[in-house]
Amino acid sequence: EHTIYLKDYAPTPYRIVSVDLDFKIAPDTTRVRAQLTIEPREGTEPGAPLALDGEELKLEEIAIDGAPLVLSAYAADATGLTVIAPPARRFVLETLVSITPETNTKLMGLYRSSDVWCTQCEPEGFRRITYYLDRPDVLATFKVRMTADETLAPVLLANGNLVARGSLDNGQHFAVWEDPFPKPAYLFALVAGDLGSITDTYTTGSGRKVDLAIYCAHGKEEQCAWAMDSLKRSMAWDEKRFGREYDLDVFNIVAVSDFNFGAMENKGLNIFNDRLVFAKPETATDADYENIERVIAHEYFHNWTGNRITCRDWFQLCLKEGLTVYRDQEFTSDERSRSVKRISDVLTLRSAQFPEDAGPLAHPPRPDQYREINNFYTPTVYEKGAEVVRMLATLLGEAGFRKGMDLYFERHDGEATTIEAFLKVFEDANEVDLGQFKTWYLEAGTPKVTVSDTYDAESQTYRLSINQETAPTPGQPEKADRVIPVAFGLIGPNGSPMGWKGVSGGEVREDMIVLRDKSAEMTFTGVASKPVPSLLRGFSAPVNLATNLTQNDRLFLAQHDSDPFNRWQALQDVGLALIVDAVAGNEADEAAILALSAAMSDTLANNSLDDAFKALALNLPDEQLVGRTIGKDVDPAAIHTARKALLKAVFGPLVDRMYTAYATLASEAPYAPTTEQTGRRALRNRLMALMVTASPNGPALAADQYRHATNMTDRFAALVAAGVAWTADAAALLADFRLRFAGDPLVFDKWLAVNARAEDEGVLSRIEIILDDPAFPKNNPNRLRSLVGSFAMGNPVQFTRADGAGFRFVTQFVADVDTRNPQVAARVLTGFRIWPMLEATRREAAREALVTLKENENLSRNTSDILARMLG
Ligand code: DPP
Ligand code: ZN
Repeated sequence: EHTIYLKDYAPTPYRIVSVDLDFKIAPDTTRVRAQLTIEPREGTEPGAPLALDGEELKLEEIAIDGAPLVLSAYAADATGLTVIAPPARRFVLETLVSITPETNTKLMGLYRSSDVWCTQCEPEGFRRITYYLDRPDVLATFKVRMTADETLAPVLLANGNLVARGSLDNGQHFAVWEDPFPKPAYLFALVAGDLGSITDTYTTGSGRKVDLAIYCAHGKEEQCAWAMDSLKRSMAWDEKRFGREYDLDVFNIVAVSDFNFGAMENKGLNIFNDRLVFAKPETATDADYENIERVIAHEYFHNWTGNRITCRDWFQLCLKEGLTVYRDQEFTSDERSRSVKRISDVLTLRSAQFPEDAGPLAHPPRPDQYREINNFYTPTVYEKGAEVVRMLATLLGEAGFRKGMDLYFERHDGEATTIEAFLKVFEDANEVDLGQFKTWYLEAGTPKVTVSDTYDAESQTYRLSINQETAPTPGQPEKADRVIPVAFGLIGPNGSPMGWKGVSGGEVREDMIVLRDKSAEMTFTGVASKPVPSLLRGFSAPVNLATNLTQNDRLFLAQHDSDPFNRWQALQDVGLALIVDAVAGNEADEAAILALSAAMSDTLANNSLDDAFKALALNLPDEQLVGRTIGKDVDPAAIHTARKALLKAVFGPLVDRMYTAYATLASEAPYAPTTEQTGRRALRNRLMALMVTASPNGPALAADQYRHATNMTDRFAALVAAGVAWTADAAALLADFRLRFAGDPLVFDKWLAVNARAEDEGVLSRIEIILDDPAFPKNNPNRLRSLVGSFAMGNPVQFTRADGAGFRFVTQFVADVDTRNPQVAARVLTGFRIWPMLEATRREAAREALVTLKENENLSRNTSDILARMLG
């Protein structure tokens, strides 16, 4: 097998200085003429072969400095083109290739989506457009000329600034775009089609006027307003928070319907999956609005963290992704509620990244080998990558972090660089050593941090004993000790913060323990009474924390902790312990259940907490988290039953109060995606969902809310609650939803996802019927992921059915989709990452399904890589 190693990195023998591309775009065949100005790097042996990447290209002409090459001067095969003895000086390589975007179902390179020609080049799609050194450390300036039929493609866009356009004979027209910033090919983009648009302008802090536009299918223009608003706020925020201004005269965004990723940060021409652009209150939820805002910001922020400073090689992917996720998280925190954002991000991390880190696909944020780079656009690279950057900010403080970032931009602008260079700027700006910190980038696995405490009243001494342990992960049997910032506080019996006189045995700053060794025994003197420790405040490190806190300690924290994250966490921990206990068959701890119920009631009644926080707090940990806490021989059905029983026991007694609050939270105000309204709806819909489980009247309430809803947030919340629980009305509500929004593909996705998550036995056969409908769009990533991705990732009980039917359904789906779109297939297959943790019957059923899939000889590299790692 073809594995690529970080240790083998070497610069290319040749560099590409500038690129001139000429696209003749036409249905069926598009021709691309490329003129690459190339020169040997210093030290390259004269005449050393030049090997360019290329895939599914038909070479029609080839010349150097205008002279056609003879057949013996080059060799082309399925992976590229080699010029056998190029000149030992600067030269222009000219190629003409033809490609067929219409049949490109992989959606990498140039393809056609709903009649619009568009590109996706990250990570290795540019080689499907022309022969090139398709790697991120080859930076060149691009000039792009496009010609197309004026009716089919009145809009012609590429990176950078428009420098010429005009009409030609035969109904053709052309446009020329020039991007002055040298960039790697993965940031190349082109769009040609008949599109509508909205426009606006933004003036940067230094007075540069930027023309903004969002292009979309005709008729959707009004639905782009929120994305435009988000873009302008992102541009302002990056100036204010990081001192980063936009650098071109135009910034274009295009929304397309078929897209493998969420969105792509191509220089000056971001291309978006339309689900992350379109929003109107009738069809988009509050969550959709927030997501659009976040991703618009994310792609925009890449202009500096990704484009101006890019990655040297794909092992460094988290250099741009982890950092840019951190930046978009900060943006949302500043625009909305910081504590609510933190809790939401940690929920995402725990539900998406922790399972990856605990299973067969575990890899470090910066891996050192891969077979297929597309399989590394993972929660580890993105979300854990962001956590690592966040820890840097925590350890260095906001000012120290900003100093490092300033130096990063100053020192590395225009470069393709590495994690090492990134860490070095923080070391240099702050005069610290981050050698040990680097382990976070190099090693996989979620550390387990165990803390226990004792108090001695006589000597007024408080002891905290803390240690870390990271379990082996594939290929990494030994783990080094990490630097772990544990933000903390001590809380006295009356609920106020407690101080101490002295501390020894560890590195303790005011409000943070910095654990560097395997373990530390800390002694706090002058502690007047036994405190309750609040540990890992704000989730200051991506670890699993185990403590000797009692249920009562946790309930105490839930009430008194000044850190909102830990107030939320404490309630979750009480619930988690109760569910784990129930699954183990232990007798129910009635007192703790009652106390949790009372704490939930207090939370609901507490006027000093905001609605969005309450919505997050009035819940129990999800089933997958319970499964991971149990750790082995997991029976998802038993967890589901236990969790549901606890929901009833905790929230059943509160139904009247919940109903009153639910009624009070109703609002007549016209819909707006504001933080205030969003929080209010989140809480009201949370209460509704709880009542569906905990009250006999809940299902009717959900049906009623569904019918009377005036926006998608409320309507969809009711549909989800009814659909997932598969209430008596669920089928009728789903049928209504389908008809009511017939013709809106993004709402169809919502319908598919609810269908996929229904917890009843019948779900699988219903999914099969949906998928077998000849009208089902079998090549659209959004549709496929909404249905089958939601089943594999969001329906743990039915996916892991003991009879193996859920597993077999997914592997058969993967085998089929893999022939058309390997990226979608491989992504859905990652749903199996939990299989080694399951109890024996399910584990065996999963293994059988995977082994059967492996017998398929034509699997893509994407899918066979995931499969091989999955089976160990
Ligand atoms: N680079 C994109 C993003 O994460 C993914 N293709 O923004
Ligand atoms: Zn990104």
